[in-house]
Amino acid sequence: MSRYNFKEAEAKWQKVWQDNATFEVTEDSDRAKYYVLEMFPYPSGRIHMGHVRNYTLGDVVARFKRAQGFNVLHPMGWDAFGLPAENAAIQNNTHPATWTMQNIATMKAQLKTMGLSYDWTREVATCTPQYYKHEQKMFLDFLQAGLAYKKESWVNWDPVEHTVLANEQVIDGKGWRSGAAVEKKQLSQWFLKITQYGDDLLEGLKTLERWPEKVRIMQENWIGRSEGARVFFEHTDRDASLEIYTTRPDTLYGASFMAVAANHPLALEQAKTDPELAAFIQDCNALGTSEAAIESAEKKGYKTQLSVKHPFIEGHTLPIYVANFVLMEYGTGAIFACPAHDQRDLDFARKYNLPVIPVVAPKDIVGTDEEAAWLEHLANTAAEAFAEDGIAVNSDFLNGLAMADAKSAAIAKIEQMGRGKGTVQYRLRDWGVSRQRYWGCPIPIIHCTDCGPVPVPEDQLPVELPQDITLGQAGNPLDAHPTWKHVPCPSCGKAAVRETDTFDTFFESSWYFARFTDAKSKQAFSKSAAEYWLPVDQYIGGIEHAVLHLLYSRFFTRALNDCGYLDVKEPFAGLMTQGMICHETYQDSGGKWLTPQEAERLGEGQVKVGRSEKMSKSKKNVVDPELIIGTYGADTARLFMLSDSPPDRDLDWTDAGVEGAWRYVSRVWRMVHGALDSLPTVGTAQPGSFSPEAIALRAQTHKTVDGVTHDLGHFHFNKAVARIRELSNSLEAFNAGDDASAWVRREAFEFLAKIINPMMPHLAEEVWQALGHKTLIADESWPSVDPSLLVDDTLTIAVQVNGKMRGTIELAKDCPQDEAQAAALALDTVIAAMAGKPPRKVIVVPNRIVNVVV
Ligand code: ANZ
Ligand code: ZN
Repeated sequence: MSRYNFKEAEAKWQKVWQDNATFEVTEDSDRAKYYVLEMFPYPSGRIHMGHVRNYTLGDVVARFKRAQGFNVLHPMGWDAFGLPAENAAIQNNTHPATWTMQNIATMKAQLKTMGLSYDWTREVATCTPQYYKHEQKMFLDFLQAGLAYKKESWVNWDPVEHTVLANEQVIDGKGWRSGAAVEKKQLSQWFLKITQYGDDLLEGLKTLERWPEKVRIMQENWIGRSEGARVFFEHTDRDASLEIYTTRPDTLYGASFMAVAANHPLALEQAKTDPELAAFIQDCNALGTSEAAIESAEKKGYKTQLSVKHPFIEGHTLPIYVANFVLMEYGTGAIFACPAHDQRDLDFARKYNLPVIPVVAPKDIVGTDEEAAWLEHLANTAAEAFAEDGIAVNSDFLNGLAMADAKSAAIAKIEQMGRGKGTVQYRLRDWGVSRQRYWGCPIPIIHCTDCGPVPVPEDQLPVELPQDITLGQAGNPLDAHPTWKHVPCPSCGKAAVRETDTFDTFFESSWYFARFTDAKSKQAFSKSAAEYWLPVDQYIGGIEHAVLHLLYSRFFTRALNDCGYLDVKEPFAGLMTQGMICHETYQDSGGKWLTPQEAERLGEGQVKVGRSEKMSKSKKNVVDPELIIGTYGADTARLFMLSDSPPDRDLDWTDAGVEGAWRYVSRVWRMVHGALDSLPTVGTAQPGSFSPEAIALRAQTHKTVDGVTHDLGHFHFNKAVARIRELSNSLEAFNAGDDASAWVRREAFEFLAKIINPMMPHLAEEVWQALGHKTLIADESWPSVDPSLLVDDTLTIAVQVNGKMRGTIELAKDCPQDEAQAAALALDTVIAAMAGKPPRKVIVVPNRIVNVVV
């Protein structure tokens, strides 16, 4: 027998699917829809193993749901704007568009070799004006709806990339891509009002039952809702007050000083006459604006000449510091500090010798002999603040109250005094979308000295990027373009200039899932198409997008709702986050990283084998998907991706694992071809009876289908693979001596083909065809199981006639009495023993015996 020629077979079926438009779909209100989406790739050059895993997972879901009768939308496209294209263009002296389009072509060809069931007619590339003109329109609609605005603000400035970074793009005080220490800078920026949806985004999380708990918690923390109060502290030396935000009004009696952010108006005002303070502020600005940067930095402060009055304690004043740990963008940019119960405040107080006044104590200590010593320790020596729940002490009218009650009582008093108000505060901040970059979507605004920022009229959209551009100089390339920005003001006709910033590239990915529902539309998408397909039923991608991309998409969907684009609220009903692909690492004696090939060439003694780590270019432990697909075929690569680990776990790449997958693929092919001569033709009627061996195989076949159906429905792909392998083993060992057994074997092969189809679609088509079918297995429905074959435990039960043993029957455990009775009376030996007389009585002892009395 020949070998399975996967190269030929895979190319053949890919062409057949394409020629038949097998995976192209349209809305069909009579059919239930299912929308499967994998996070679309950035066209960086070539696909990597992470892509292979992501798209395999999606394809299994898509093909499975399709077989189950759903109208499945499964699209693919390119998240094509972004900085790497600019960098590559500079490096290779090409144009970002050229580089991007070439990469798309390469990667698309690579994806095609994977046999993914995409409707390619819906492909989008976000860098084309056909795509981005719609987001320009969206932006103008947001502007009109009050969801976009411009403001001067402190931004995270990446000194290497010369661009503003969102807080989310600052990791440990460094630019997420450049790794450079981020600086602060003030710029006029466009913002989207994501904070307007703070509560709604939080509420919506509760409805997302098919999201990983972990991701929901991450979003919840990001939104960071907290209840507290704004309190006004009157200045001692002027007729004004300092507004602060606190989540712990219950600790007001423990206030020991006030602190304002380095860019707080009060600090800036004081700095005008205090050069030392001005220098301190500059120091603070060198630190990023991100919380992480601020958390990790040493707490530093500068004491101003100003002070305020304590709202509750007559005659008590508090000095005002400028402190580097207070953020201008959160709350009011000013706090009262309570060192006893806040770690940052305590660090600060110990450093600058400020009083530490404990006002909360643990419940089990209050009123005991230990209380005084405990309070004394916290006040004078403790290095750790007491931030836990407790009972108010040293706090006048609050004394004895538990934390929650003390909070409410303090707020009530503040409100009654007219000194402030209870409020809800979010950590979430508005999304700054301006980027000083070329390779992004131009922001459709024209700045006129008379009219201010004027929206580009709709009939002039899209504002296209100019092709001729000089990259590689510091600053904003569009701004440096000699002519592009000079246009007349749409409102008064005077000479004006275009906005030269482009959108953050998260803009494009915030609505692409909606574009896919109607990718050729002259609008962004039609409402009817969006309503039919959305929400995405299953979204699959990396956990690294748990906060940014998913939150922005959820915000966009709400904003688009409010602008009349669509009616759904949550874009992704189900979410699966996949684990990483890892591989052993290798180093030579000098510590230089080696590729697996280099390590093999050097030989064992020369190589230090390291632990398995996420595949990365820097550690040289990557395996090129193209090589694997070329050597073993797409089905093997796909099978391996599914076999060993659940999708959300990391997966260890091993050569042995891949070879094992390949052996299985060829084995299935050989098994079917070896049996072809002995199989009945397609459509042969089911025989009346089977041998016990045949019954056993049938039962296993149906149980396997049942189990795989459940597994695929719950993303237990590795379990499904294990079941399928077991069935294959039984099939291989099965000896079909008679026609009925041959029929059972065909049934098993056909079911096998159908259940491997989501995972190994080429092999499945090949087997299906070999079995004599003229249809495509891609168009076949999922096999339906015979429930009677699923019953797990069967028992052998004795049948007596008038107390004499006459034979046995096979019955399902705990089967109903009338079924046992009927089976007993149908036995040939029983009929003979009854000799034509009717039964007087049938006694059924469940799971044991049936006695017929005549
Ligand atoms: C007094 C106090 C006493 C506080 C105490 C905490 C503990 P979350 O929960 O994250 O919302 N804060 C307020 N605005 C700030 C800013 N702009 N920069 C830095 N810190 C700020 O945090 C709220 C708490 O963080 C607030 O409650 C405030 O300190 C501080 F025992 O007020 B608290
Ligand atoms: Zn004008």
